[in-house]
Amino acid sequence: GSTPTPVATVSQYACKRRTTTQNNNKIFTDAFEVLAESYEFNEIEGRCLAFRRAASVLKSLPWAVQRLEATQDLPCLGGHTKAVIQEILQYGRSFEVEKILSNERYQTLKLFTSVFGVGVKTAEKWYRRGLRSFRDILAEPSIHLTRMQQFGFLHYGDISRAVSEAEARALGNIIDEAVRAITPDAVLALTGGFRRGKEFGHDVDYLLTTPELGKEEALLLSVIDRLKHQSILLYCDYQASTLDMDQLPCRRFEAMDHFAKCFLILRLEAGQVEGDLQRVEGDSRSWRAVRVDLVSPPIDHYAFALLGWSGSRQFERDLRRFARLERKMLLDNHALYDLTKKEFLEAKTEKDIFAHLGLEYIEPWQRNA
Ligand code: TTP
Ligand code: MN
Ligand code: MN
Ligand code: MN
Repeated sequence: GSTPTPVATVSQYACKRRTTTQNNNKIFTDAFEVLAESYEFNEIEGRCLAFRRAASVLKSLPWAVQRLEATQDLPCLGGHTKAVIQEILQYGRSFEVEKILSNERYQTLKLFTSVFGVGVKTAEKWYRRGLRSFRDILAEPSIHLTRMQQFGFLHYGDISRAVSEAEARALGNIIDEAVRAITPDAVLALTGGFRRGKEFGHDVDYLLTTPELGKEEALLLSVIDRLKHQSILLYCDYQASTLDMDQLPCRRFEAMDHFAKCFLILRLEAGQVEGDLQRVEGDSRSWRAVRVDLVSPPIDHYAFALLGWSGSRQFERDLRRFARLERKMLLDNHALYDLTKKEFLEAKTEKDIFAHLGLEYIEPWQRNA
């Protein structure tokens, strides 16, 4: 028989669950993610989040859902999510999801938001003006593209293609070499999806800092300059630090943090990658463009920045929600603030932060919520 072994109660908080990259319920979570995205496109935030939470719960299960009854003790599953599960169990697919996938508005917003620099607001504006394809957008003289969007279109084929682990490693070597040449004792750490053990990503994320406080921003600028001189910098959106520690941690998750950072497009040569580049058939170029994020927190904010940039987004959202609701603490990418004691809690490592929150430590590869 394949009766699932009953697990100890599953927490409603992703930060109290261990979620590896092995998803035993992909058929359901893929469907939930389409529904969540469709609600996001229609700015129905509550339902969007409900489906994201439901997907995250199913991703954490060490077993596949085979009967609806198996989900009865799981948190975050409402009537709507259960109806979708039931539909998929019965017919192997969800008709509601199929209807969304064939919807012109959904398809168009999905296409437009796949461009680097295009968010839901912009995609929606273009849709309302009757634009339906990239050709429509590029042929419309009254549309002003930001520089980021211009480069998004220019490198669309490359940066919409997944980055492999081997490519991420090759980029790591290039950035590490640039960093070492400038500041031998600098700290460079892989974050984002690749730190969580994902095999593919949409970009590669790094934290970069210096042991000496206050030197990190200059280091980031020097690294960018060096990449430029090596002719591998295809695009750079640099954002200076706006860090002000008088401000309390932000309550809203999606708010950007205040560290110096840059969103880059780098040129990666095939010869630098073990194996080969991820490429479409028939593409014989010797290089591809890859999206890279470099973030430079001051060393005394390093642990918070590392935790915040390691993701997943759902894991981060629930860490903040748990801190606020269960501990009366505010957590963001910079700091942890105890509202009861009215003080900031220091941390040198991620483990310190979990300990302050009274949470068991969750390894990066268990944060794929
Ligand atoms: P992403 O690179 O967007 O996501 P990812 O690395 O988890 O997945 P992918 O393979 O698709 O790249 O973001 C990494 C983490 O950084 C994510 O948890 C959210 C966080 N983040 C911030 O904290 N602030 C920001 O401004 C951005 C862009 C991301
Ligand atoms: Mn990433
Ligand atoms: Mn990123
Ligand atoms: Mn802040």
